[in-house]
Amino acid sequence: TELMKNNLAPIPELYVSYESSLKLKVEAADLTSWDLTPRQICDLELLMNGGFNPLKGFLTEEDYDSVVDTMRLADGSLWPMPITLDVSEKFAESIEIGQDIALRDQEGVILGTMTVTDRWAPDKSKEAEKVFGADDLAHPAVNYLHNHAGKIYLGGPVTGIQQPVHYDFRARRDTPNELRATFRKLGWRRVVAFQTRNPLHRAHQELTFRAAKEAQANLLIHPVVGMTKPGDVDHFTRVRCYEAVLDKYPSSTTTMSLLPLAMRMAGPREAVWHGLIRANHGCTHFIVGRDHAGPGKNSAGEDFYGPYDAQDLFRTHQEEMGIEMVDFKHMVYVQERAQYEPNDEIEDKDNVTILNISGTELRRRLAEGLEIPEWFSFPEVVSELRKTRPPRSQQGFTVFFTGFSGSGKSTIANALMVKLMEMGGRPVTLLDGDIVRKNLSSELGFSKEHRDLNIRRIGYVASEITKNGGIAICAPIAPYQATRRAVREDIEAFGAFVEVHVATTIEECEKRDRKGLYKLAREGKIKEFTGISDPYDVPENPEIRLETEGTDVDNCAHQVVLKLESMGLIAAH
Ligand code: PPS
Repeated sequence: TELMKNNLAPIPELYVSYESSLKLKVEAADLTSWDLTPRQICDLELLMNGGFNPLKGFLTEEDYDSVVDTMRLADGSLWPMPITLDVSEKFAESIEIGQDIALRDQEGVILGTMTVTDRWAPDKSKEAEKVFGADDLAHPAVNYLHNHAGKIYLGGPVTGIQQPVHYDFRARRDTPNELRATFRKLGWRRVVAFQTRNPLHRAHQELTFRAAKEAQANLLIHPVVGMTKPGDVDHFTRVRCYEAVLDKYPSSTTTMSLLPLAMRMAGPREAVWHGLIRANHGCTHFIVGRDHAGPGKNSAGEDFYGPYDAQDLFRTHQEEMGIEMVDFKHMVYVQERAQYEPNDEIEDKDNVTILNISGTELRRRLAEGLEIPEWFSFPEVVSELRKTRPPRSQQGFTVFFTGFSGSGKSTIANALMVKLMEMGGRPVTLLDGDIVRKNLSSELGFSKEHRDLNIRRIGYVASEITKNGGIAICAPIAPYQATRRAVREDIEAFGAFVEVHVATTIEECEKRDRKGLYKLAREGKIKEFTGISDPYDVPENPEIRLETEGTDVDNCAHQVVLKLESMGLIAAH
């Protein structure tokens, strides 16, 4: 009965009234302002709308220490995840304790204010160990903590002025109180929530059906659309998939709402956090499956958490949380019975055929355009996924040549471009060193800083081309390993990155001296000349290394074509 009452009353929000918000907004314009990161915007939305109840703002130092060590706020309430406002040292130094700051979204809109009561430099390694289980950069949240989050945390109470604006799927977004009101209106006393960051396939549908039956509850499909694991299917695609699947549920007992949460992939702690968030959204039950919010493998190739650790931790705390777990084992398809069953409940395992397609196998089949059977997913879902994940031979990619001036990069890049244009199918853009310096980077010189800027610009344009399904061929010197790696990361978010080291030796380049620049560099008339008076980091693991001495241009370009073919980027005719 306690649980059943849970979703009736509204929960506290941090927003001021509409009238006050108009006044506050004007006043806040004069405050020092912090431009929120995408993750902080997600956190702030759920702080303000009560999704993170009982939090009243970003954690203070005392609450943070307590959450990290004991999964509880200083007052003893259960709260497993540090919700912190990380900022740069420079910003932290610019403010005083007790000061109000304005919190702005990425377009400069003031969403709320915070009174800064605390400022401290956290022990990030300790946070990683305690909250995420290991100080290992293979964990996405640990990587975020060390490589993206600011060095200083600010804490203090938040006053909400307005919700972050969303332009997509507006009708599918609900605050905790809006969902509570919906449940009240529908007379739904028992609601089981299903958390997901993946497209729903038949196994998930079966699992949610069974959960609702088991809990004798209505079903809320509650997917995360804030931030999920890097590399996940984008939320636009996923929501279109969910909408297709929703038609296959009974509409009188199932609904869907989108949750603007920034996930941390913290397994057990994350499961408890998810449960508290769903309790705030008026749910009475919560599905926890195998490896809930799992981050994948650690740097030693092992799982960060045991497959049922999340269920175990949830079970320990569920009474206090006011939401009950519906636990699920791994669901697999039994061919002989043409249905999904929990893997550990199948007694005649030796006599039946068990079918299962892993996430990795699904991605492989999409990448190669292979069959995805109907027992695995719904045709509508598969067709949505095929649209966003076309086979590699139809995706964009970037070929990135690097090497000394005069090594032959431009000539080979040109030859490759012509060969790719002969094949057709995708537009090709050549971003040659000289072309870029003329059109994109005309104000830049050859200092390390300017070279980096130049390469990052090339990387940005190439990533846009790759994202839009084209082929970008880049041919700068790109002497620095770290910059090349950064460009690789930018591009691999959208398609393949093929690094080609044109390995002509500096002696040979100087001997050829096609532009007469080496002579000038030797005479000191050109400063900071790569290979003569400026460094070049030889690529350690390029996709291809071309030895140009004694090989003609056509053959060099052809070697790249063969590599592209072997990577599946060019379809066999
Ligand atoms: S970088 O380092 O990647 O930003 O260089 P990039 O944009 O490819 O430009 C290299 C071309 O500029 C000419 N040039 C120099 N190169 C190296 N060092 C110095 N100091 C320099 N000054 C001018 C040179 O002709 C390069 O052209 P390529 O096509 O590589 O021969």
